[in-house]
Amino acid sequence: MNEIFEAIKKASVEIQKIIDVGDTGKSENENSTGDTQLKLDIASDIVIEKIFATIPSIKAIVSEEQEAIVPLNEDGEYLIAYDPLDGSSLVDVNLSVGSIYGIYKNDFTAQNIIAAVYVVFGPRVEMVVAADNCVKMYRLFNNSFEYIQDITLNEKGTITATGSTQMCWPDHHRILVNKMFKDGYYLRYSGGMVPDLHQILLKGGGLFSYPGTTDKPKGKLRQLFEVFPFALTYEFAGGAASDGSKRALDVETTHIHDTTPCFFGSKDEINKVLEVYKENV
Ligand code: P6P
Repeated sequence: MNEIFEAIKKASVEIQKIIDVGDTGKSENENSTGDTQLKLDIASDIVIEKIFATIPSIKAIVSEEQEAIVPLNEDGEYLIAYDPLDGSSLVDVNLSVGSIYGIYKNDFTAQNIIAAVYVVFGPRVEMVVAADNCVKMYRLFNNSFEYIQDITLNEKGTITATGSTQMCWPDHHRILVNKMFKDGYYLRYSGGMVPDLHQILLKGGGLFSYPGTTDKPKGKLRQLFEVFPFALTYEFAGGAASDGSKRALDVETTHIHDTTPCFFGSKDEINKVLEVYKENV
């Protein structure tokens, strides 16, 4: 798998350059989830696909920006689902954005994810690799990534990141969020999944929630290239991830662009979600 991590490093150096000078305007197209594609999304996707196509161990890829699975090497061992530049619209207001990669074997399902990588493009470029039951962070210095630290979550944290808008929350979710504010949690939410989840990991824990809402009953975040990679990362860091009733990595996928409600956090906070949801749904 090392050649895949090296490929992601190479792509990330290129994507940083695109962010620095790229046109942040809208393209004429929409992706499969109906999001208007920014030129940054498409440019980042092209960089990643071009580099992945040179890696013999990659059998096929799924991109948030492309409708179908893209076959690469018949004899390849790995499948990769990725979001090339999640939260790309935040570049316009100079906030951090990120790429997310899920590495699968045999099939694009939660049970088959074996590793995850995300890259945060912020004041610094940092890459986090979840593999072999641990989470390691690297930082980009002069075009090369250097190991910084392992990441582990405390049993309980202090941050809550609350997706969507209160108007669209179901009542049981509002009960959960209000309870956390009463318990003194700090609201930390930028609207970028990658920096928001990176912050909770680095600040020791808490909860990121994007529930099923009145406008998106099945949630907004995509299973294969957003939820499952972060679910694996949080579990390997000693935390947990759920869809509100069960483990996130037990969610069944029927289509490669499926979404799911999702909660990522320290064990204490995920237990709180399951408790409140069980009592109030
Ligand atoms: P909302 C960005 O568009 C994104 O896909 C994720 O990065 C982020 O967590 C979420 O949507 C934000 O959605 O509805 O809270 O603005």
